Amino acid sequence: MTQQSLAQSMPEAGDYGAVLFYSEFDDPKAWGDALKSNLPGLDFRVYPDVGNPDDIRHVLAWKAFPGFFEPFRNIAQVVNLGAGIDALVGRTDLPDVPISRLSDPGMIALMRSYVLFSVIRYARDIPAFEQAQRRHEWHYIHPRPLDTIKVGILGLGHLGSAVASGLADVGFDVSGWDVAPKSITGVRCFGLDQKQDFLGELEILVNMMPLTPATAGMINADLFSALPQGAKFVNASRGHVVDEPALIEALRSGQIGGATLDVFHVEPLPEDHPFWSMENVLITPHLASITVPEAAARDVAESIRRVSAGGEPLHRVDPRRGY
Ligand code: OXD
Repeated sequence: MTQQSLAQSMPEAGDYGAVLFYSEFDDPKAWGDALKSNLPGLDFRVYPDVGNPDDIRHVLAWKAFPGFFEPFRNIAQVVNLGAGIDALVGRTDLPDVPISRLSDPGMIALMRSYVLFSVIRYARDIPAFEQAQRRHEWHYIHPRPLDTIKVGILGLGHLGSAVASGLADVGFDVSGWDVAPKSITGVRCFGLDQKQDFLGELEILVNMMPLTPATAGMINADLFSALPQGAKFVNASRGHVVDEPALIEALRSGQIGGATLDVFHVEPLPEDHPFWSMENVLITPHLASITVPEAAARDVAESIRRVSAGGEPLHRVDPRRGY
C-alpha cells in the first residue's frame, strides 16, 4: 500500500479496536497516556481487565505467560514491548499475525551508552584503579591509544550495528561478526565462516546476538578459547546466548580477564550465584537498554494506524527466525 492510499484509508481512533497491554515490567499508565496522546480516544485495556476478548485487535506484550494469546481470536498484530523477541519464539499460542518489536532512538542510545561505558572501563584500566583505590594505592598505568584496542561486536543487528558505529566513532579498532553480510562505516565486518579470524585478535568481545534456538549457548568454551588469553567480555543481549558454566570456568582460569554482564540465565541473579563473588565481574541488573514509553509510543501508534488500515507495522520481526 502506498503512503498516500494508506493515509486515505486511515480509520478514526474509535475504529482501531481495543489495545491490550500485558507486562509485569513496564508501566501501563505511562504507556496508556503516551499512546492516547498519539491516538486520542484509543480503547486501551490492561491485562487482566480484558473485557470481551473478541474486542482485542492489538496486543502489546512483554514476556506473556504460555497460553496468554489463546483467548483472543481477533488479534491483528502483536507488539513486543522490547527489542529482543525471544519470549515470542517457539510459542504455540501465537496467532498468525504481524509481530513487531520496539526500536526507538532512546533505546538505541541507552544500549550504545552501556556498551561504550563497559568497553571504555576496560580500555582505560578502570577496574585496576578501582582495586588500587581500595588498597589506598596510587597505581599509575600508562593509557594506550584507543585505536590500538581491538573491540569485536558479535551480532550486527539494529542494536549491534549502532553499538559498533558508536565505538568506531570514539576511535576504537572495531570489527563485527554476523551470519548475514554487513557493511558498517569504520567497522571491519566478518561473515559466517570467518568467526575464528574475527575472534583471534580481540581484546574485548561484546555480545549483541539475539537469543534464538540457533544462538542459545553459542558463546561457549570453544569460543572463549578462540579469544586471546585475558580478553574481556561484555554481555548486553541475553544470558542464554552464553554457556554460563563455561564463562565461570574461563573467568577462573584467566582465559577471560573480566566480564561485564547485564543479562543472565536466571534473573534476578540468584543470591548464591558464583558471579556475585568474582572480583573480575561487574554485574548490572538487566538495564543496558530500556524503553521510554513516551519515545516508543509514537511508532507503536503508527503501527496501530497502519495495521488497522491493512498495512504493515513498523519494525516487523519473524518469530520463526527469532529477530
Ligand atoms: C529488550 C530488553 O529486549 O530490555 O528490550 O532486554
